Amino acid sequence: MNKLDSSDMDADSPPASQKKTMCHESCHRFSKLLLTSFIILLLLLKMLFSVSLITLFKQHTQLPDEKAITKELNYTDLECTKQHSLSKDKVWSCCPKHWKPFRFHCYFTSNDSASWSESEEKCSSMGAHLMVIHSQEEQDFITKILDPKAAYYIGLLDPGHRQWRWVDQTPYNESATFWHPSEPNNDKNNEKCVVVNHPSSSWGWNDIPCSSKENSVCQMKKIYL
Ligand code: MMA
Ligand code: CA
Repeated sequence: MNKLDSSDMDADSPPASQKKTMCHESCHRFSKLLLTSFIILLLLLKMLFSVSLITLFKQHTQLPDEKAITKELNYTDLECTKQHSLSKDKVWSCCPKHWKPFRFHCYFTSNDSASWSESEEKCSSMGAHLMVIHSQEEQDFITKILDPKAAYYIGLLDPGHRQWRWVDQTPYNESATFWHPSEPNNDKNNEKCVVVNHPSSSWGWNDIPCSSKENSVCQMKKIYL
């Protein structure tokens, strides 16, 4: 029997049809692997992008804090008093040296004459703003330590149409104002800034031209340690 059995003919190599199927399967597996790797790569890229975005955002949001710390460090000398039962961890309330404490704030009187905006600029460079007055107590506290021969800018301004605005954006309350009698008179239609002064018998507010060179009072929040 020389005749070879057809089934034995290509015993170790599979028939053509089976070969095709195998290649098809391995190719399919390969492309599946390729697709999976591509998706993983995309996910990794997306993660990397998100992380860098978050880092960038954090850096930006942390910036004001760091600036504030630098500002606080500018005050080398602080004068502090012990707090009574306000908070457990922060017991000292402080003002920079030469600033006067009153309630929750510190006040600094400047005897250099400057325009209103220059005065506000100087307060701002010290982390403060021109003084805001909302009560008889605050008016009395400050006038007791000022020189009656001088006039002092406060943080009150008319940006137009007799709309009085405080520099710290707190509302202007008509019932807590300390204008001299017949003030504000907007003399020559050119008086949009305010000083506290003592022209004859009492302390009070007067509107004056913003370019006028006057002393000023700065105000900042107390520092709690
Ligand atoms: C000055 C000036 C005004 C103020 C009057 C009060 C002459 O102008 O300070 O702002 O209203 O004095 O007499
Ligand atoms: Ca006036």
